Amino acid sequence: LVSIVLCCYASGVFSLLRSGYTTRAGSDEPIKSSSLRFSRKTGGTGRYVVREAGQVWPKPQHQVSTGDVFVLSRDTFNFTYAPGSHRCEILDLAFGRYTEIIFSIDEAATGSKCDADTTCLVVLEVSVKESCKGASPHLGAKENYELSVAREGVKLKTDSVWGALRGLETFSQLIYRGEHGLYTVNRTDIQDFPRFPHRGVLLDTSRHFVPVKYILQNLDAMAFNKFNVFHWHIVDDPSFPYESIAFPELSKKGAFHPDTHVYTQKDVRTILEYARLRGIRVVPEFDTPGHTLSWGHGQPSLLTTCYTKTGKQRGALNPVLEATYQFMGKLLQEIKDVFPDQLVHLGGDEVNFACWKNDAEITQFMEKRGFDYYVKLQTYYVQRIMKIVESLGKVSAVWEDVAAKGQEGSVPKNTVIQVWRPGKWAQKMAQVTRHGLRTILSACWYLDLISTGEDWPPYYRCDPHAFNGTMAQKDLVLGGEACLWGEYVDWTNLLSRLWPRASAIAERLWSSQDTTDMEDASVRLGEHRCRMIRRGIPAQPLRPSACPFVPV
Ligand code: CP6
Repeated sequence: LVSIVLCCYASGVFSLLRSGYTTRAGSDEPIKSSSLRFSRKTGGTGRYVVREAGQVWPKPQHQVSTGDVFVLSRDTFNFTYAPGSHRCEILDLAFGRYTEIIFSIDEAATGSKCDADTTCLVVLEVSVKESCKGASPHLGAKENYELSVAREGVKLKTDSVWGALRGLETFSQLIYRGEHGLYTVNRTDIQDFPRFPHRGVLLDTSRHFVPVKYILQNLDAMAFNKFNVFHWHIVDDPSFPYESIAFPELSKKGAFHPDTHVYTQKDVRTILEYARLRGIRVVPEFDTPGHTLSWGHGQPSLLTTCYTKTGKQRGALNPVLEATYQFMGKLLQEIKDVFPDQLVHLGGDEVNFACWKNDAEITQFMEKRGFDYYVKLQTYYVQRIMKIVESLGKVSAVWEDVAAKGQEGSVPKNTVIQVWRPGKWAQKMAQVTRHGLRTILSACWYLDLISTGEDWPPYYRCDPHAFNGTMAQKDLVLGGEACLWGEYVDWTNLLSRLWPRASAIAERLWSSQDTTDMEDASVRLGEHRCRMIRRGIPAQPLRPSACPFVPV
């Protein structure tokens, strides 16, 4: 056997329908992405830009594939557990999902063509070392796996259920339509693990309400890219869509609409469970003391007020009232009960001090405490909130503003600092880690911003370790997040704006640091984009191109 690193292009030739638009016969209903069906003619002489070759995105740490191919068919292929393996409901459900994903192409040969010439693979045997009873994904959860695709069958060996999920995703990506349209896979050995433990996507559901089904679909897309954190920037100035148990008036008065534009407790549970089953943590962000205008509709006494030339204005939460801390204590207690992840994001960014300056009581409070600047008052507020979070057994994440120069010592050592300001982010990462604080990067990954042309390469090149620091400092970098701020994004463009551009970030956060070949990445990303489309994600094009199938 001649082993070659990475899969060879053993794919068959597919024909491309170039007849312009394909519409649903006899119907002009709008096409819903979740119900998209694709034609897939095989054979023929189409001129392809995108070849489907079973390449894995993000690229595994170690992969060896050969030219030996095997075929699979829906009728004969099964997922099972190896003797002695733990069994998990999470995996039972994943077996069902991946059966659909792999064998969803409903056309052409799915034939039982196992004979002397073609070896059929009939089983994937997963072996999970650790129990997965009631497991929830968490920071540092093991995601490593070993996958072997060989004549004897497919073997997937992992420590945890989370590694098994990552391995199943990889396996599903290795399969392509080969000769005669058969589901084909090359002889392959993979050892894989993530470079960073925190690989997130931020969605903002305050600037625009995002219906639950689009959040779920995005969780699917995240799993296809091995992302493992959904940072839910759930509330902000424009609206408060979270339906609180303790303070229902917050969404009754602060949501865009109290019935249709809210996430009920049931919605939240749906999202949490959907994410858990895919090995994705949900980190909620309740951003204070700034970005809270919508809170004022339901809780007017929380906010400061000031009078400017243009009239009465609302400002940040009032940090000198005990009632503020009582309210936040009760809300955080609820957040602890509703969201199981250990991390809770407290925001703390872009606090506008205008209304604090205008308030006599605040001025008096600051004089009494000897606070000579407003940042000190902000630190005082955040410290008190973090104390509450600590007492609840949770860990705080905050935006970099909270770790301003000279204030780094004011936060508990286990705080996670999210670096967001474009520009000198490398210096900020160095500063924060020098003080022993953990950090995640998003400064170079604003996917809500658009430009003309192919704009994924800068996302791909941005490396969270690209700052001056010791090994110990680099170890404090947990990873990063692709941010999709919501000012100009809602359910109509969310998925296509994120994907496949966020995939570039997924590979930076998962694959080895030396995965930097842009040409190789470009080809593989094109294939991955078509794969996402096939799976129902309306991922936007990277360049003039064609996928080997069109909607019918
Ligand atoms: N909303 C909130 C935002 C931003 C932040 N917080 C933001 C602004 C500008 C850029 C990136 C992000 N839209 N609540 C800052 C973290 Cl460039």
